[in-house]
Amino acid sequence: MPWLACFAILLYCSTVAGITSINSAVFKKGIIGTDPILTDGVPQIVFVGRSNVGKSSVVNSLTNRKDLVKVSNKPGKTTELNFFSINNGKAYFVDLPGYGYAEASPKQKEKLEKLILWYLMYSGARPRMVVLILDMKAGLTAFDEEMIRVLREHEHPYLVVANKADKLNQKESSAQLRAIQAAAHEATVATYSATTATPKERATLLQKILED
Ligand SMILES: Nc1nc2c(ncn2[C@@H]2O[C@H](COP(=O)(O)OP(=O)(O)OP(=O)(O)O)[C@@H](O)[C@H]2O)c(=O)[nH]1
Ligand SMILES: [Mg+2]
Repeated sequence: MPWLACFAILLYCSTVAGITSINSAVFKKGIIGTDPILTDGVPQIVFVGRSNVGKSSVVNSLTNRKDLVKVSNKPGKTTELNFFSINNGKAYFVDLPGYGYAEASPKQKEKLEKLILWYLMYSGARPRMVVLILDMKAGLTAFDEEMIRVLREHEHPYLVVANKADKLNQKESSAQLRAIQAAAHEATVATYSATTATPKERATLLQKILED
């Protein structure tokens, strides 16, 4: 068998549901509590992180869609667990609300944080990968460290994506990457910019996220 075919088969078998690229992404549903979608057997790739770090923007970028998910420079845009069907139901991307938005009302803050923790701890969902997104400039905050603790405790596989890399120069970027890696335990840390990612950078991140 030609080596290229072998490589293609290997890649297919080593990714979540054999996904090597995204051909379609469709909004399926937004939930705020228990729902059959949580345990329907379709692998879930989940995007979590502090409010405004760019979770929804990363989902748009990876699916190569400008407006699949609504983004806003006003924190607190996403308020539900939003499920997107990838490649006709082969997987879900799940865009979560953000935690740690200081200016939200205490009630709203508590509501969103409870929803995120409920999903990760008690909903019955077993995500195939949790993508913890940070603002690269801000680095890993106490909220993120708490999130990592929850992910480790519940044995959810996770990787860290330092987003908004376009806001840093080369020197700042290397220093921040070292600091984030040191604080992120054994997790893979990838840098990214949802704003400026090239198709190649998009494909590289996608491969990391979908590695099985
Ligand atoms: N410069 C830059 N801005 C970005 C990047 N990614 C997202 N943004 C901007 O950051 C803001 C927040 O983006 P969202 O994708 O809505 O962030 P979110 O994490 O989903 O926010 P919540 O749903 O409120 O938790 C928007 O103004 C985006 O345009 C990036 O890589 N670089
Ligand atoms: Mg969002």
